[in-house]
Amino acid sequence: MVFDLDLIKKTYSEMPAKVDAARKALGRPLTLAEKILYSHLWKGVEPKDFERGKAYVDFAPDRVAMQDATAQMALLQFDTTGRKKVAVPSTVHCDHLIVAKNEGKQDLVKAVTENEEVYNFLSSISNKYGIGFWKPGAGIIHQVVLENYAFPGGMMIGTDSHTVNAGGLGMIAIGVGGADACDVMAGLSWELLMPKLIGVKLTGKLNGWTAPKDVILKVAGILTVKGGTNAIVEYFGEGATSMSCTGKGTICNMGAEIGATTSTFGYDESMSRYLKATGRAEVAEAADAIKDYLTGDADVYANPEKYFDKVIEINLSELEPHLNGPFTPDLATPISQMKEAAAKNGWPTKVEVGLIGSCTNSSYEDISRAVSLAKQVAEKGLKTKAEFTITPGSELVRYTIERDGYLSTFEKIGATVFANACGPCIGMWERMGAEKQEKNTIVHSFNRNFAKRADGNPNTMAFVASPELVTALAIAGDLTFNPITDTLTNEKGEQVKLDPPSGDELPVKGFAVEDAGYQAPAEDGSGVIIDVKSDSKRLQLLYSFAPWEGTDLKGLKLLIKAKGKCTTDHISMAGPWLKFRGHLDNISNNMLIGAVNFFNEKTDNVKNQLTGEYGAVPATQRAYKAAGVGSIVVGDENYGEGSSREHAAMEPRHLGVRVVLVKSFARIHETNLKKQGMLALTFANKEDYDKIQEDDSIDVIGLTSFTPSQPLQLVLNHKDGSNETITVNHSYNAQQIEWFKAGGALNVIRAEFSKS
Ligand code: MIC
Ligand code: SF4
Repeated sequence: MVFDLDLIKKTYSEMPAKVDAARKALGRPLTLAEKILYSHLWKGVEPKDFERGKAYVDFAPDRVAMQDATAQMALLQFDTTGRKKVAVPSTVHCDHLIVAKNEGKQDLVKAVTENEEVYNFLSSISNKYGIGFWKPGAGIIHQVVLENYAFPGGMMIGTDSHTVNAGGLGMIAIGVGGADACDVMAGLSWELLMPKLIGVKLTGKLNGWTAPKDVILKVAGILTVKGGTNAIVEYFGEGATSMSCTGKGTICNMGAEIGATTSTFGYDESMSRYLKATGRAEVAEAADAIKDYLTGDADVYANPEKYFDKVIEINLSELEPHLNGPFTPDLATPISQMKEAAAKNGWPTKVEVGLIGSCTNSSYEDISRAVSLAKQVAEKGLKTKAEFTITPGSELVRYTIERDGYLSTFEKIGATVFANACGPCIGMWERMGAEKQEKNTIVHSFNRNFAKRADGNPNTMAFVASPELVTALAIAGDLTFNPITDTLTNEKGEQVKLDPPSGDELPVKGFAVEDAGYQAPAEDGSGVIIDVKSDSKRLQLLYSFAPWEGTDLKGLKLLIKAKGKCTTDHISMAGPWLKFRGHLDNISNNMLIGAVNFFNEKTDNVKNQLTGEYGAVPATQRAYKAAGVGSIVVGDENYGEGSSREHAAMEPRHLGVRVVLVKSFARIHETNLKKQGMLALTFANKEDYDKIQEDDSIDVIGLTSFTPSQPLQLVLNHKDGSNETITVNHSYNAQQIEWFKAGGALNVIRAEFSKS
């Protein structure tokens, strides 16, 4: 079945005229990113040369995707908008709440029981509002979207930062907070800062041990975790077209790790093959008919420096396999340099566990290439040294790899097959012994490796690599094993070399599945009742946040000055806390518990200025709230990096934090703060971070004339009676200032709807 074929055909029928008009308005050839953006301008918005990195533009995305951990908040918000049905095709995917412990089937049964209330809520609210629902076990959102919904030239938003995965099928797919999704589902436009454009020219061809994953691991090393902020990365060149569609998906997926708005590739044969293999020959045919519109103009790719803000060139023929980590996805080490790097940094070289799969790397091709290594274990008389696990990305892939005997090959090397879900990638991994907090090394093919992310142990060092390399390192049990040059000792004491991986891009016998796990919504859902119990620990209906009081903010207490990396995992941890994603008050008990307090270098330990005592961050903030005192959070660079979870913005809002002041923000988190009516500010002079003292009371001056591009002033009232005034910047446009004044964007939507 092809979902929403009419929508795709309509998009394609309008695209040529829209792209031609944009080309004319800009008076130059267009990149693919521009073609997709300009053909999705909101009705009435005329194409013009919007200033990249400066202009806010309204768009009309074709569809919305949500996963269970973020859909709860997105749909609780949607439920308050008064709409009867979603305005664009939307889907919900149950993937984040399944704990990986024993093996897939058992773990799934347990998850279905434990999360029954949440799954029932999501299933019924989807049914009511016309949203497609993918049941637990169906697979991970991004894999299911790639297999069913993504289409070249389309535009999609999703409440998960790795929504960008669909760029592998030539889309502009962007991760957003639930409030943004709520706008689009409510039929409103979606606003985006016109992105800058980064071109990545891929020459040569992948070979031997190198995989698509290594392209993005290399790019992450070059651009770092913030190098892609507010930019779209467009890949092109012979190296791009020679790669599989799912390989392109892997590269786009991890664009989230460099902060990119999204990444994309032009439509090519690999995409056509993938569409056909996944039952969408009609989409491939329709795309073929307008194929020049679904890739960048020839002159752009011939002279990229003229059209992109930055160009990077990578020769795939020379690219080495990489291992990125620990604790950050941009610390890139080519495999040949790992021996030295591990020794220098004291990284434990014994690999305890190798984990493959996740939304990033669980395609048929990935699995078949990893299997080609697993097979060599028996053939060469080896023994796998580390534990090994697989999380398939979807039931379609799982069923097909089982049919083709791949799962049994993995099982022969002692592998555990977990459910088709996020599992260990998001801390939903009940790893035996993790509570001992021992220093140890794991390698995985996921995308993120922040502290505590996989198993909750702050001393687990996770290195990210291609599934092939993860498999080889698990067999060797050694982080410094370089399969290109090194040998392993087999059970007979002989030295053997692993042959380079090989595999099939797509299943020779075609994909197969018995029950993909989809539930279509009711035609008329108006009679469906959504039941949220008032004493529920997991779900809580939302209340409206209070509007701005109309004055400057005076006497805000410093809640925490966070030091160094402060990702959304530090602000609102996942793992065990995922179960409270639908209950704002309960999840607020994890607010900022992972952030390091600048003044004592401890986590979850800050000074309560009212009592002088040190305590947990959430409890301290609740004390301020009870006393009617506002507060401020101060942070470092790229604050809020990582997830799209808007809980990281809603929790401080709910507990009474008024301002988040940082050196720089990650894109999605900054928008989430604005949407929830918070003040998201940046230091005009980054050194002013040093002026913030532990006992400061802070005033925000200039709010009564809050205007786009006009900085605000902050008065730092120090404990010794002195004070200093510093300048802070903001990126609010006129509309976003309205959100702030109304107490949040949702209050604006509700007010507009009640008028209509
Ligand atoms: C992640 O990879 O961090 C997540 C869990 O998928 C998040 C979404 C979430 O926090 O629910 C993301 O990437 O947006
Ligand atoms: Fe799930 Fe991990 Fe992918 Fe996020 S990155 S969607 S947690 S598999």
